Amino acid sequence: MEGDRRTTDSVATGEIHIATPSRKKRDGRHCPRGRIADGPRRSQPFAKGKWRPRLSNRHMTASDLADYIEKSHARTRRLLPLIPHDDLEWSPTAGWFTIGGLLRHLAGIERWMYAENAQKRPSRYPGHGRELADGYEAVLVYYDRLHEDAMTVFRALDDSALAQKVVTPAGAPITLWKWLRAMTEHEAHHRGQLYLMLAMRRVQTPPLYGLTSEEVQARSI
Ligand code: NI
Repeated sequence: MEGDRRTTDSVATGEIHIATPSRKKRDGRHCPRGRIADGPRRSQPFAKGKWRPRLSNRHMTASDLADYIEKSHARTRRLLPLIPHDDLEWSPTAGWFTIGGLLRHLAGIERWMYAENAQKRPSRYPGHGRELADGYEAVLVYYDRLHEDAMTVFRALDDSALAQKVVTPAGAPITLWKWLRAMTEHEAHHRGQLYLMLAMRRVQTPPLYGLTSEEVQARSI
C-alpha cells in the first residue's frame, strides 16, 4: 500500500460516480447503499418536483464489480510474460519494490487483505518478500493462485454483502464495494509503476486501452 491512507469512505470517487444521500432527502426515495452510478445521463423515472438526479441511475451489480476487478487484473497480468527473467528482482532504486516484490505485493494484498476483509476478517497480508515466491515461475504461480482464490471470494459476494461495512487494517469502517473499488485503484497505481520499470529495462509495453498516446492524437480533431 506504500503508506496509502485510502481507508475511509472519503476516498475520491474517481471514474465511478456515487449516488449521494441527498437523493433520499430530496425525493423521499432511498437509494440502496452500494449502488454505483455510471454511464451516460438519462431521464429519471422517479424524480419529483424540480429536482433531477445529477448522475445516472445505472448501477453496478456484484457480478459487474467482479467482472470489473477481473478486467483490471487482466491489464496487469498481461505484463508478466514481458518481464525479463533476469530482471525479476531488479529495483529502480535501493529500498524500493523490485518487479517481483511488486507482484508479490499485489497478489498478497488482494488475497490476504481485501479478500479477507471482504469476509469480515482481519488482514493476513504476509508482505512481499522473496521467501513467499522466489524465481520467475514461482512468482507467476503465486500471483495467479492468490488472484484465483481472491476471485472465488469476490464472486461469492452479493449486492447485500457489498453494501455492508467492513473494517480496514487501519481500523476504519468502509462500505465493502468502496473498499474493492479502492483495490482496483491500488492495482492501477502499481501497474503504472510496472510499466515504468519495464520501460527502464527497455521492454516494450502494450498500450493500456488498445491505442498509444500518439495514435489517440492522430485520431483526435
Ligand atoms: Ni501498495
